[in-house]
Amino acid sequence: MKLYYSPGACSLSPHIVLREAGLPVELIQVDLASGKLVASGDRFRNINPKGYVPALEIGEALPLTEGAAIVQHIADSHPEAGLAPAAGTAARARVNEWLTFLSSELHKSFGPLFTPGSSDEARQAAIKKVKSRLDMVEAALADGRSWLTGEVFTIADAYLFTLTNWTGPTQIGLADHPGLAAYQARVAARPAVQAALEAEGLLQAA
Ligand SMILES: N[C@@H](CCC(=O)N[C@@H](CS)C(=O)NCC(=O)O)C(=O)O
Repeated sequence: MKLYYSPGACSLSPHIVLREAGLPVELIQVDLASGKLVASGDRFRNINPKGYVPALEIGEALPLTEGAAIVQHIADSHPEAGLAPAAGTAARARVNEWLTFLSSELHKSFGPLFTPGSSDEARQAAIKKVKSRLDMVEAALADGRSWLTGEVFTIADAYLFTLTNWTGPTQIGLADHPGLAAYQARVAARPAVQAALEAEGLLQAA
């Protein structure tokens, strides 16, 4: 499946999910600074008017956007991969609860840390908010569960892994969150995750 991505960006989450599902992955790299596809130089906005990654080709005029929707679409269209419980179950509601938390509470809180020219005040506020949200994840993992929702790896884990990776370049680190650090290492050890990191040139940075 054709995925528009930028190395290490939030598009890593659907990239991991595609590989976990054993699906063929065609990666199209987007240069977010110029808004152009790296290989062809085509304008990304001509393909995805939103101009941001991730975007997944699904055989319609417009690609599917919004990472949380993309990973659910991959999981639901390939239920044999077991990457999300069936819709309508309490277990699925928990996965959706985490996806929404990751998208609205954690993902976007990193924003000022990746925005050139952010004020020091905005950066400090962002760091405080990210840490408070990481505290919530740490608390959830404290019962010894292997993955975010229990003993089965799901699409929520691909998203959380992607976001916690950002604690490296932002120098927030995971020293204050030992459960999350151990979790991060568990996810990183999965063969599909290794393959995704390698394909994005991130193995040294992981
Ligand atoms: N709401 C979108 C946000 C995606 C997003 O923030 N993408 C970033 C990379 S992690 C991006 O492409 N930023 C460039 C831009 O906004 O122009 C989602 O959840 O998928």
